[in-house]
This record gives sequence, C-alpha cells and structure tokens, in this order.
Amino acid sequence: MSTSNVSLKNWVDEVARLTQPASIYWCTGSDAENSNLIEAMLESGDLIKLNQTTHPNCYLHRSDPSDVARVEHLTFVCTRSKEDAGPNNNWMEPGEAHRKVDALFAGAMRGRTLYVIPYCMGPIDSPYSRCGVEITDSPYVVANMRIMTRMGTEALRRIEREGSFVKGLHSIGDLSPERRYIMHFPEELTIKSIGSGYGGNALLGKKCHALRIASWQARDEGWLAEHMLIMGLQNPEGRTHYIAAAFPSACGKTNLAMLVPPASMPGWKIWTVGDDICWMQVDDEGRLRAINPEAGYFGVVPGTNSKTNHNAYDMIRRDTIFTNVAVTADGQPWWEGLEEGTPTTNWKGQPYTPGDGPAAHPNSRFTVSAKRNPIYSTLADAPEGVPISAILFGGRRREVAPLVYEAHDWAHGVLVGAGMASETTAAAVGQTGVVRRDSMAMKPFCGYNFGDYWQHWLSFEHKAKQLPRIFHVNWFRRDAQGRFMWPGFGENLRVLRWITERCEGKVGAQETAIGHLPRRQDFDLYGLDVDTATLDALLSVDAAAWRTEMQEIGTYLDQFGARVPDALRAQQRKVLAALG
Ligand code: SAT
Ligand code: MN
Repeated sequence: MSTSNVSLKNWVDEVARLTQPASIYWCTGSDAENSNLIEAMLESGDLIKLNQTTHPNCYLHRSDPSDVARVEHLTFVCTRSKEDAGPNNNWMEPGEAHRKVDALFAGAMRGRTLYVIPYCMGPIDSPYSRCGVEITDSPYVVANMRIMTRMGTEALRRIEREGSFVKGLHSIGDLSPERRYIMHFPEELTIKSIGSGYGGNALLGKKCHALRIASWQARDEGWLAEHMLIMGLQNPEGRTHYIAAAFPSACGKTNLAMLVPPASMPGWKIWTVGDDICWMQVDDEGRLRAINPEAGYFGVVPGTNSKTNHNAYDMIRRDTIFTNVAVTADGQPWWEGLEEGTPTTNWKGQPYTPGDGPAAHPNSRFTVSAKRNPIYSTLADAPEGVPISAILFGGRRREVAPLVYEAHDWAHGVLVGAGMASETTAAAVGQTGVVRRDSMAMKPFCGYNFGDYWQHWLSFEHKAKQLPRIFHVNWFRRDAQGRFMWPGFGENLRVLRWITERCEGKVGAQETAIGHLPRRQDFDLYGLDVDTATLDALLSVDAAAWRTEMQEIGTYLDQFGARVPDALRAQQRKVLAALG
C-alpha cells in the first residue's frame, strides 16, 4: 500500500532514508493485520500470553524497567520563540532540536520494520476530528494505537481528502534514558519521539498530538483541546447532562468517567464519552460541544476492582493489553488492589514473594477499546459530539480545597482552573506526593505559554452564548490521621448531582469568597456514610489557608510575566480581597 498524498509519501521516504528500516509496512487496521502482529510479538517476547480461559485475548507487555512513565524533563516544545513555549514547557530551538534527534534517528530502525500508522483523532466523520500519521518501529505501539485511535485505511482516506495531518516520528531507539527525547514542533505540526516505548511518550496520537499539538491548533482555530474526561449523567427523570472534568494523570479520571451509582441513588445512569481527552468547539447555538478524540482507554490498573470500578473490572477481562502488571501462577494478570489471586511473578518478570513491595508497577496500564465499556455512550461516536453543561477542575489535595465549590462566573472559573494544584503521581517519572500547580491538569500537556492559554480560555466569554458552569472538586481530603475524609468512587455522584442541579438552577448554595459551596441541605445525603462533622469540614472554607493559597497563586501567575491576562490577575486580587 501507499498513498496519493504526496507530502505523506515523501515524508515516509525521507524517514526511511534516515532510519534505514529492513522493511516498510502501511497499517490498514484490519483484524487479520492485528492477529499477525500479536503472533509476531508473542514470538519475539514483546507480548506474553495471559490465561486465555479467564482472560480471552489478553496479553502482557513488560517494558524496559527504566521506561515506565512519561518523562517531563525530556519532553520539549520547540517553537521559534522561546516565549511562545512559556515557562510551563522545556524549550529547545527547533533547528537544534531537529539536529539532536535526527542524529539519534539515523539508522535507528536497522533490522526493524517501519510501520506507517494513519489515524484519526475523533469520530472518522466528525468535523471536529483531526488526523495524523505516526511512523514507528514498535509493533506494541501499532497494537496500542489500533485500540486508542481510529487507525488504518479510513483514516488514510480522510487524510487524502483533507491534505493536512500531524506528522509523528517514533522509534524506541536503544531505550536508553540518555538518548530519550519527546520533541514537539507545533509550528510544523510535527512530533519526534525517540528512546521510549511507554504510552504517553510513544502513542503519539494521545498526549503529543491530541493535547500538545492540538492545544496549539485549537488556540489558532478558536477551540479547546483539554486533559478532561467527558461523561453523561442521566437523572431519574431521564434528562442527561454532559460534564467535562480535568484531573491530573492518575487522579481517577477513568474511575469517574465509568462511575457506578450507589444503591441509595436509584434511577441515575452514567454514560462514558471519554476518560482522558476532550476537544471542545462552540456550536451554532453558542454552546460548547465536546468530542473524545480517542477510541480506547489507557488506564491505570492498580486499584481497579469490582468495588472501585466495576465497569472497568469487567471491561478488562478480555481483549486487553496489560503493561507492567504482575502475574499469578496460572497466568492471570494481577495488581495491587485486586481482591483475588496471588502474584507469583512481578512486573519485571522476576519471582515474587508477598512482602517484596508492589508486584505490579504503580503506573501499570491497561489498553482496551472503549467499545468494551458496558456504559459507553451511544453519542461517543456521534460526529456532532455532546453539549457540555459543566466543567470540573480537580486535584489531589489532602488539605485546603473543599469537596466542591462553584466559580462565581466564567472568568473566575478560569482562575480556578489556572490555580489548580495537585500531588504528583506515578504517571510521570519523579517524586510522587508533592503538591505542584497543574493548571487545568495541563502542566505536562499544554503546547504553548500558559499565559496565552489562560487568555484563550477567557476569550470564550465572548465566543460562546451559553457557557458551561465551572466547578472545583477534591475527592482526596485527609483528616489529621491521614485517612481519606470522603468515600469517593460511586459516592462522587452526590457531588455530580448537586452540580447538575446547579446547572438547572434547582438547588441552593452558600456564597463564599472562593465561590458557591453546597450547604448540607443542598446535598443528597440519603444512605451516605459520612458523619456530620466530617461533612461540615469537607464543605467549609478555611479563610487563612485560602489567603495563603491565593497569594501562592499570585506568585505562580507572576512567573508568566506580561503574558498573564490582566483579567486573570484582577480575579486573583478580587478573591484575595474578599477573603479579608
Ligand atoms: O502515559 S499517558 O500520558 O498517556 C497517561 C497519563 O499520564 O495521563
Ligand atoms: Mn491523562
């Protein structure tokens, strides 16, 4: 196979000259192609067969032990002007960046197959979707991209019709962290990634394209590319509200998007549209409409069980690629938090004895088609997407942030998102549990200067007629003993219920300096096992702590200098003044 798109054909030729593969293969996305790839990977050891009786069509991939997460310190945004990348990104001059990685790509695919993966981010027939082509020498990447995107012939046909596409070049190189770079050239709609086979570094349609490059395109074209889940909440009367929610990696987006309502809230139904990325445009009626650009889930495995996320637990019992989980004696996948089975082999493939520490890597992942999700929304494939009623921002905060509050208005909501903070997790290499600012959960993913990004967010006040309401949530508050104060998981529906009822103007709140907080009587408490004192603590504002928080947000904004919109600084001053 080849293509009628000359620029694609020339690019593949040029990459082949540089990387010197043994052969070139154009992916069609067919079932037969996938079976052949899986067979080849079982033979090479890239994949290990799991117990096919308990887990039909499930496989395990063990990554290099030094290649288990995103590498933010090796991820660069290479714009002509350093200011355009902003202090939120590592920057390298584009010429230098190309020279540096091209030297590593030279001959990198010798003896390997070069796979050409045409893919479409979003429903194949949606005007909101965007296409790309990833070139890779990793069959594991091909198999994952097939699950995570609309990959193959149909995407190629769309690229040939439209002409333009994002170019992503990937090689696992020699997997050495010293020769690992994830480079983005938003002005050239180009990505070059070498030295890692891990998800966010290697599945280029995901964070590299759908967030870093797409956020840049979205700014130029007047839309939003966000690190958000999208879910539908259907109330007992049958009305459905869609909400988009931004949380940093490994803070429960997949669990929230697949929430199982508690038994004490009969009649509520949840529909998943997406669990990680959300593209939003203003529609003809002036509302924000969202699509999920992905077609599958690349979710955190540990903690998944029949109580925390019954839907995911069911979903990953077949047709799933597991990465870096442990294995039981009879070949079943195993991870911390699973209630059954005993691991005998750890994620590195070594014999495991209980007490050895985690058997599965804390950032071990499942890759599975969204179609396997029992509550997959029928509108997830709709070209027109879904209208968004509310936007949620949330972090992992043991203190300060209450369970939920609603921003005063859009501009204040933008400050709430901009000032977001969260404890770091195992999704990226580095220390975990450290509170850092993570604006809109986009710190690792925004392809341009945060100052410009906040301005872009503010501009929607004039672009849209019916903007979603903005909320902040925190499921992760702890008491003095370090215990979680809120049960989370299915019980989060109580918070989401209040949010949708705010959107319908049906429920009250108390006005505070930081926004509107529900009072106890505004909340559905029936069957909830949280005592009144804890609930009051979860729903209160500690003015002294918040003054410190707002001052820290002010200092944080200062880093972005003249690019910070005046309107955002004004919001920060206003909240600080209201705190007294
Ligand atoms: O590896 S990914 O970047 O796709 C997962 C995440 O960190 O959100
Ligand atoms: Mn993510």
